[in-house]
Amino acid sequence: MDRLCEATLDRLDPSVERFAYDREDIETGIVHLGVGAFHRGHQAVYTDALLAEDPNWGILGVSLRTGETRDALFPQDNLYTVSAVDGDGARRRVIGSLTGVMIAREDPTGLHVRLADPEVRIVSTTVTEKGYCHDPATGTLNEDDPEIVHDLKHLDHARSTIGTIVGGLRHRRDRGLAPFTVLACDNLPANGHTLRGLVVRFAELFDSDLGKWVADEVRFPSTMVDRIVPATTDADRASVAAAIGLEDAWPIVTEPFTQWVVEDDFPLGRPAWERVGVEFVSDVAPYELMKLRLLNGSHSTLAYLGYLMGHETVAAAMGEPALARLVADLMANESAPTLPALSVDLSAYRGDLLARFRNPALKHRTWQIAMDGSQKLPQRLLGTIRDRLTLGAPIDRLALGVAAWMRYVTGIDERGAAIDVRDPLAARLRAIADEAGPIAARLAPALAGVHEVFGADLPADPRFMAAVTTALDRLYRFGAQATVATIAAEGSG
Ligand code: CS2
Repeated sequence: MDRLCEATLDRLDPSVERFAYDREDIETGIVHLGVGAFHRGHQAVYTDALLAEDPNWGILGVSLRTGETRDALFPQDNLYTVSAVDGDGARRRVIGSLTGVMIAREDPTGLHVRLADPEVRIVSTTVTEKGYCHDPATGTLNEDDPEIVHDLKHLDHARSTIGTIVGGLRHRRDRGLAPFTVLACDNLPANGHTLRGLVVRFAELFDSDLGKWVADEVRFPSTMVDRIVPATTDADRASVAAAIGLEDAWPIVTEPFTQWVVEDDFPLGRPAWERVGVEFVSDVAPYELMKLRLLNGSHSTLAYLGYLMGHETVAAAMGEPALARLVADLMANESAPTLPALSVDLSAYRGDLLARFRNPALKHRTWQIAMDGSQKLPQRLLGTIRDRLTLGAPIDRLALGVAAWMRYVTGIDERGAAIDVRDPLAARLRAIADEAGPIAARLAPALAGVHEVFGADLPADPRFMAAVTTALDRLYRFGAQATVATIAAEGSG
């Protein structure tokens, strides 16, 4: 079978949609850091839909670490398929908005040249939570992070996202150019504001004048991004090839739903994304909170409990009536009441989330979502817990989610088999668990003592500690299946 590329486009199966512009006319106006599946299934798709009317916003994708994406996409002229699937079938489109993919570590000088190109007006990021080198409990720069330490010494060979952005901004300032706008697209609360704090701090540590220039001149609009984009599997590659009639080394299989809410603060201009469904608002924070607490908080809870119950995918976990009920109650009774007023019908939003989690065509692994929990828990569950505690309200389901994470990071499942825990703190969490042993009254306080995750307040709050310890004790005594059944049956309290 031929490979997808410019030269084979006319052989695409007629059912497949494709861009309606000449890629030779496209200029690169955006440099995107972290060109993984999420970016290619979300921002790159919105931008692709606009390039026919405005060719100035092609995207140069940058991988900060590995070369896999570049190696897969280069032979196909950076074209790839996005397949949006659900129980009713699939809609496929070939996306042409990537003008190139480069690997920062291979060519740091080349990257700086691109970042200092006046045509580049936006630098966006999807580098996952851990890519921000911050303390997840406080959102401040982790100045001991080895990449940050390295980058402060060798800014022209930056390895971190923060160092790469500051290096690019420095080149622009030195050339007398206006700074690009920095557009954070990860699942962090007030992501633009958080990224601004990290970039400004790093720049100040590097050189106080640069720090001041960055603080005064650079804009960091916040965004809420939403689309469930599981990691691509070989089965996805095979099904996409069969459907489009060409081989595609790295297609994206995602859900039909997509949402992007953005603060409109782009001094050098931006694509007219509002024409393709992006919502521009003056303050993204309430949307972000809604999404993090309802979608991602439920996702992580489903991932840890679902994994412990032996479910490989989110859809399979949702097939357990007690777990589905528990997650519905978690959202309705514990998380939603903590959200600020918003002109969104929250009950419809919750219903849509449950339907999205049930999508039978998505094979979204619980193990994938379980990754990097130490970086995710603070904004997904712990902030909600703090708000509930302030109100004096119950936190049983939220605490069960936290306890399931604790049970998971011990690295041993309920049948005694190893769990492949992927987390920047995995080794430390495992050592804590090994030392405490499988005794909730020892393990819960030991893990809650990891201050980058829990802060100083939660481990000192007896209500939090009692709820988490009780839930963890139940998980050890009765297993996830029975614990979920009991807590789900305890009703909506
Ligand atoms: C998921 C998210 O992997 C995870 O942690 O919860 O990636 C989720 O699929 C997206 O935020 C949906 O927009």
